[in-house]
Amino acid sequence: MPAAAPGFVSGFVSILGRPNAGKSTLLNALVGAKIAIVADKPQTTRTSIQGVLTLPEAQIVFVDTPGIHRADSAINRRMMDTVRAALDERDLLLYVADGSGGVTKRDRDAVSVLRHTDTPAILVVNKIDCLKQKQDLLPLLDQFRKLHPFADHIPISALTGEGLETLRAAILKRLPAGPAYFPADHITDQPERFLASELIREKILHLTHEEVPHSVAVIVEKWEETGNLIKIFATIRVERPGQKAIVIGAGGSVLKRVGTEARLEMERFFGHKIYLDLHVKVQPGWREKPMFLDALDWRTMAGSDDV
Ligand SMILES: Nc1nc2c(ncn2[C@@H]2O[C@H](COP(=O)(O)OP(=O)(O)O)[C@@H](O)[C@H]2O)c(=O)[nH]1
Ligand SMILES: [Mg+2]
Repeated sequence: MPAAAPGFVSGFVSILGRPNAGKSTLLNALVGAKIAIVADKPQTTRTSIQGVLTLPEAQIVFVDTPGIHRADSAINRRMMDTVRAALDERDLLLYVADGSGGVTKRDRDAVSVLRHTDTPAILVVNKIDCLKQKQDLLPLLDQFRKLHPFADHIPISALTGEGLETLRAAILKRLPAGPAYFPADHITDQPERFLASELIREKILHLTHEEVPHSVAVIVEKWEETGNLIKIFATIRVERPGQKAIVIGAGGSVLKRVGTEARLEMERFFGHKIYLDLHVKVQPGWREKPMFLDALDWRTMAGSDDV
């Protein structure tokens, strides 16, 4: 481990909460780059995603996680394993709650995962831009604080940035002296192939509804770099022929929009011209197949070309 400069603090901070609370939006806002995809669909985030914020006096390694939910299928069980792994050996937890609704049984169940750890947790109440009056927050804060002895509670809007400075200061205050674990320009641990497949998946989530979002997996089959051009060949896997028709759209209109929007965002992100080739393939029951789930998770993604 590199030696810490005097006064430098660092640590690992997990971002937890129910699906749709705004965890990935918060990660992107804290790190200042879009590394986690965002959609108004539950379970958009399927693996843990690391984002690193390096400041002159600190380095914070954030870990975004899938939402806390019922583990009723192989993929959902994997996602909950990821959530539980994000509780251990962390310096701090951020529990993100949606401040625009009330506290439900699902919130109480979700907060209960914090019982399995001694790591201090900050309650982050998000989406305060949706509140008509700030006083509406008080009963919500009270209810959450009865569920767990939170170290602090901070209202924010990950979307507008309100409260983020206060949150950042509250995090820094709780980090131990430590070294920079990563170089200053390292912002995420995810390989480019995974980022590309996630951007494609995000565009599909934005353009489809009902059961389609849960049934979509994206695999980058081939990645070729020549000069300033990156050629990306990807397949979109769905579970049923009807879903394939939806993802393609009338006359190919949906797939075309997915391709254009993903390509433009990849060009901005990677700083290269992108050629994007997309195909849709039906692969029944992929959500229950451990081998395929391995191939989707970039941490175990040995050779996605073999799937
Ligand atoms: N109004 C509002 N919407 C937000 C805010 N943060 C996130 N959202 C929206 O909530 C939805 C879920 O966000 P996401 O970050 O994917 O949630 P996650 O499932 O917890 O990772 C998306 O449509 C976001 O744009 C916020 O502060 N205010
Ligand atoms: Mg997410």
